[in-house]
Amino acid sequence: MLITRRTLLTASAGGLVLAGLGGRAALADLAKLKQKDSYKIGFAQTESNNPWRLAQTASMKDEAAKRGWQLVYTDAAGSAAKQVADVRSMIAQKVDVILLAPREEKPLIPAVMEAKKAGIPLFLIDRNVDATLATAGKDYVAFIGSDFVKEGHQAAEALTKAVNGQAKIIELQGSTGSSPANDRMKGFADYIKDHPGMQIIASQSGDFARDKGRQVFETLYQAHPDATALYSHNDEMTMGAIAAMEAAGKVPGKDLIIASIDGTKDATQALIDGKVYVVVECNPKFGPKAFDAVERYGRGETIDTWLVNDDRVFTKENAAGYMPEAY
Ligand code: GYE
Repeated sequence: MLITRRTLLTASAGGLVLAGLGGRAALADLAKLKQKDSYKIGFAQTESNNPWRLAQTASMKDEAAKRGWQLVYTDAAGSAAKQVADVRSMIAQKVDVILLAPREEKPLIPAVMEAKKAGIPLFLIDRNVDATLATAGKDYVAFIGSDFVKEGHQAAEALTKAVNGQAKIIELQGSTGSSPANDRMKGFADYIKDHPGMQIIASQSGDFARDKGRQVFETLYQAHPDATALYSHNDEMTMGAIAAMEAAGKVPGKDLIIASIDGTKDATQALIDGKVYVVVECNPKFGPKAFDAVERYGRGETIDTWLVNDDRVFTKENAAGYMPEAY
């Protein structure tokens, strides 16, 4: 027998014990959005401890204000558990749409599924969730963000050129379990495996944070004083590592060649000053793109399951031109 939602409803109306099945059938559908002039949007931010996050939040708030849409903003302060609770409170407040920047790939899955069950369309912005546990276009509308594997690849490519294929690399990873950390690690590793002179001699998480990056780099560098390069998953950790290098009497850009990701003001200045060799861009200004996707979804348009941000590559040559946009 072909089980459709109608047969389930008929069957349960007929008194058969099918508890839960109707719910499961309804869960097969992606939540729809009614077209409105103005939406109540939930934006669940991860943390606010770095310029990238602040630029992202400002972009979301500016876009909401520009359109006259209501923004329900939460900050999980670095806790995936709090972020799940934040999304639950948005569901309880019956927001029209949820924009979620999931701190880690796995712990935010319940939040995605609960929004779906509540019939609230959810977009992932900036970070992704585990693709084996939730599917874009089915469980949530779309992922809007960068190609982190490509960013890692581009960082590796530029660094390999800069050091003529010979380096002992310390890697500072982003937050453990987050999609940018996982994918930036992968993209870099994939590229250097064809370059045997490029060796990662130590790799540890600095949690995408400046002071953590400084502390972790200091420890790793003490254990590996033969390091000649740093690959850091974000600019904040890079700035922390630079402070540690300088405290150790080393010259960033000479004693250690640095590849970083994001495009903050501080890192852009460090490019200009010759301390950092390359910064692969990761654009935090999601407001216009995310709100536009919501609007189009409300109009009934099909949204691509991945709206990819195009990232540039910055070196000393083009850093000054980019500086006015840096944050
Ligand atoms: O690189 C970092 C931030 O999720 C892509 O998270 C983002 C990363 C970004 O805290 O600076």
